[in-house]
Amino acid sequence: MSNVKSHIESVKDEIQRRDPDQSEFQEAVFTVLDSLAPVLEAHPEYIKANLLSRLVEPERAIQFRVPWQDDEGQFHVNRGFRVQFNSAIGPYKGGLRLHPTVNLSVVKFLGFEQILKNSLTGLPIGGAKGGSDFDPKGKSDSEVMRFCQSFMTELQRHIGPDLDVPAGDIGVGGREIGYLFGAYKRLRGYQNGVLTGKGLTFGGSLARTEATGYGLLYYTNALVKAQGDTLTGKRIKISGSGNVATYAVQKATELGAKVITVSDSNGYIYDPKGIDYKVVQQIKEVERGRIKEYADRVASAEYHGGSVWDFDVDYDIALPCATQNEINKDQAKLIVKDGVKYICEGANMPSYPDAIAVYQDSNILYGPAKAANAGGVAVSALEMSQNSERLSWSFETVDNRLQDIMEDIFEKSEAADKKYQLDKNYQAGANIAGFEKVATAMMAQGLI
Ligand code: NDP
Ligand code: 2IT
Repeated sequence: MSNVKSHIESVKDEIQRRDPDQSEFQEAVFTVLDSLAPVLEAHPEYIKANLLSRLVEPERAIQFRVPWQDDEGQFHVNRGFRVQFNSAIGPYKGGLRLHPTVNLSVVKFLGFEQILKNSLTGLPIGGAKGGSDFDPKGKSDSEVMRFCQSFMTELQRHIGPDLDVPAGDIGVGGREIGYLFGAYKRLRGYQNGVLTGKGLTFGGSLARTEATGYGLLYYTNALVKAQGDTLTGKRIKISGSGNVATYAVQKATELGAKVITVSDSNGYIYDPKGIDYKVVQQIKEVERGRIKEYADRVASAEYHGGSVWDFDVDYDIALPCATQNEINKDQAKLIVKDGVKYICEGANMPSYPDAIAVYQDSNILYGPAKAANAGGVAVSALEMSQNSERLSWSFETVDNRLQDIMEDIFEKSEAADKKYQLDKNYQAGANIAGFEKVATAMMAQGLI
């Protein structure tokens, strides 16, 4: 085995030894480490400085108790997390997730991905993630508010506008950010830049709500265009029906494609005439209902139980926008069989490694999450800029900057792919381009 390969294996062994149960974290890190081999060949000083071992260890991982009371007066305890992974290029930045599956492994995988994603945006933000195993489904507004207040009672001592700036993720949208912001303000005073994804009446940025979904389509468009192809007339399968999926449907439709599915954890909608994002928005964002209801409102739509990735239909582009590990190897084989040419990830780590191997063995071009879904955090960073200068930019200004950032991310990934002769491996290209900036910053700052 080469020196580089054995070094990478030793870093993996150490993670395996220290955190044998953190399967999601291992999955995210091992995929990145494997693609960094050519960079280490070119930079032996990174091996000497043991840079990878430092990169995979969070600067700080905080776990705390979140006690709260439901509307019937019952007492509950959830577990809260904030993993401040890497501050080499800026303050910690990344979302908060509220979902029963949240644990330290999940928060660490998301925090690790966030380091390289935030680097790719070109903006000065480090990587972090947090959340809780609290399940907001079926809870009243008052219960969600009390949970958020309790969560912030602890989190407030660890965050700040120049220190660590949380935002939304699964289960955390405008309502939750509002409650979290109100709770922070009562404890620490008004500090506009402590959270992003805020409401437009108290320092939020126009286009933050739409940013991840729009950004996914701007990235996909750049990838498709680079092959001399176009989005016009393409049939797209989207999974999920939350924040990312909804605005991905809107932008895909605007760009001339037809989205034929959306889904949730129970089932999926198939509408051969094209999904109407306004109906999804009304059901999910306004009424907080289930996607099944779409079929009651739109005559051309059908609802089916099960995973949208088991649904066999011909289409051109897959955009997973629900959650991690939603596509396994067999489902990836179906994606290939159904004639898909491009897959770009709106969700974080939606494809298992052996599913990615299936894409790479086929002719599918693959845009990985940390590149394709960076639009949300990019606009979060633009919200921080607006808060610092106490101004609000127009929707058009933010949207134009988002488009430039997503095109730049594709170009950076493509340039790294070409530099290391990876043959259109945009996954490795994104990992390398994201890593190079963080590595340069870490080396320059001494032993951190
Ligand atoms: P939302 O909470 O708004 O929506 C989540 C969607 O995914 C829902 O449709 C939900 O269905 C579905 N989902 C969640 N868990 C599962 C599961 N275990 N199995 C099947 N479906 C599931 O979250 P977002 O849209 O914000 O996030 C979606 C993905 O995008 C996540 O991976 C997130 O990390 C990523 N992301 C989000 C960003 C943002 O700005 N919000 C930025 C970058 C990435 P159900 O209601 O049934 O649970
Ligand atoms: O995964 C992600 O990039 C997000 N959930 C957005 C994080 C942010 O700080 O806006």
